[in-house]
Amino acid sequence: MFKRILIANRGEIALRIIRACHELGIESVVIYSQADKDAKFVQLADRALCIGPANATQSYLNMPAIIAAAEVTDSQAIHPGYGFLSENGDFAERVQKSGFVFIGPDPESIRTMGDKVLAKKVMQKTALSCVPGSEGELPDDMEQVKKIAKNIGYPVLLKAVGGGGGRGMRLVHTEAALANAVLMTRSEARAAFGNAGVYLEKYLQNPRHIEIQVIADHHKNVVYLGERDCSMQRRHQKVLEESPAPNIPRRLIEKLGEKCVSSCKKLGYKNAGTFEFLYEKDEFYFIEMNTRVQVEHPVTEMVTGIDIVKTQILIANGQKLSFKQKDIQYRGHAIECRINAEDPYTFIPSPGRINHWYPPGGPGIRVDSHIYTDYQVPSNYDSLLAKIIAYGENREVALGRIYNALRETVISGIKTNIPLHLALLSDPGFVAGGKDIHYLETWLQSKNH
Ligand code: MV4
Repeated sequence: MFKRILIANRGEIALRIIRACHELGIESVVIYSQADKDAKFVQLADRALCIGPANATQSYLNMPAIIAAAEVTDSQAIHPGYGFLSENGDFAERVQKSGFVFIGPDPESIRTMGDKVLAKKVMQKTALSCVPGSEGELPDDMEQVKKIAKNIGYPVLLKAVGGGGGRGMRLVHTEAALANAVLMTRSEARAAFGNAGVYLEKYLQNPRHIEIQVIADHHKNVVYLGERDCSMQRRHQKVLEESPAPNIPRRLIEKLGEKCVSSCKKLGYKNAGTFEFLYEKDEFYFIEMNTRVQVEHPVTEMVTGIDIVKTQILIANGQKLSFKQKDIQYRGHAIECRINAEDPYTFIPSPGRINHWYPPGGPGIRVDSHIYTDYQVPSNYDSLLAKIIAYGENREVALGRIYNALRETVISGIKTNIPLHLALLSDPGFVAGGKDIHYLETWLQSKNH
């Protein structure tokens, strides 16, 4: 087993990875920026190296500094967490070329899935159905583009090849609006991703966002760990996630999960991955694959009992999965609320000092958080303060537990979105379950009148 792992991340996920390391008897090393000098993950790691200033470009995105930190600490593997360099194929390659194990898939898999057109192509080849759309990238000739869009049928969604997670998208309702939309999306994509490639998809009006968690070892064993419903989002930021997805027939999820496993086997995919689908009228359409551990992985851990982060480390170490598909049982229901440092109504970030933190507890409650009383929330990074996760034998019990957990949670000194969660959890539409990706934003607008 690895003796020492370097964690190239911060916040709650750095802490989550430290805990997995310590459970496995592995020493944890963290790198941190000057803004994080008083962070909990710095205190709880066995070693911590400050590698640069607050600006992520010079710290959490600084590849040479991270690799140098792995060298001087004699670490054997690097866990990238989520965000930052986690889906950067060049980083994964540099980690490997420097003699360290990258805890994640091969650089080639990361690059393939980072190119959203290539990802769709390879998935289609493995028999996964995708949203109908252009065959690959759009040509420059606008007349041809118009023909392609007409064939798909309006409205169409323009997406950047280098985008993902909702970045670099534009909805087009008519042929009259198409040419300008293509030019604008191309130039934005060139600036944001260094790739002006765009493609077209049929716009699905009211889908749900359903994702399948997979985990694959280096010995051709692949298992899916059920699904998550991530439809409750605002501006492509997930707010609340749950598993299982309410009101979807189990046999449809099983069929989909088996397809994801078969795709992974064909592609030689390794480590943790997430297949993202849009679900509409009993059909699943593949849109993207994420090649990292995700923020919402705890809901899957709660209903399957599988420790995803620990499994990632064991797999990277060359070990075989200790479970087979038939061993995976789904028990009960889990709901995760993302607690952010922000105004619950305007969503304006609210960094600052936490005067008091009283975390919730009791049966079925899990808190993944790096905050503490007197912690100064820096303004340089995302505003995630805590993930509060509730487990119950069914959705009703989980809903009751998460509601009560949020009511007893105290985070004073800064604003948080806890009031928003409490309101959403009291909404009869949400409680009924199975709402689409527009539900939260529509509900927010209706409340502002
Ligand atoms: C779509 C779509 C409708 N039709 N594609 C946004 C994030 C990125 N992963 C893909 N996204 C979407 N792609 C087609 N063909 C609607 C969305 C979308 C969305 C998807 C998942 C969760 C929230 C969303 C919010 C708005 C739009």
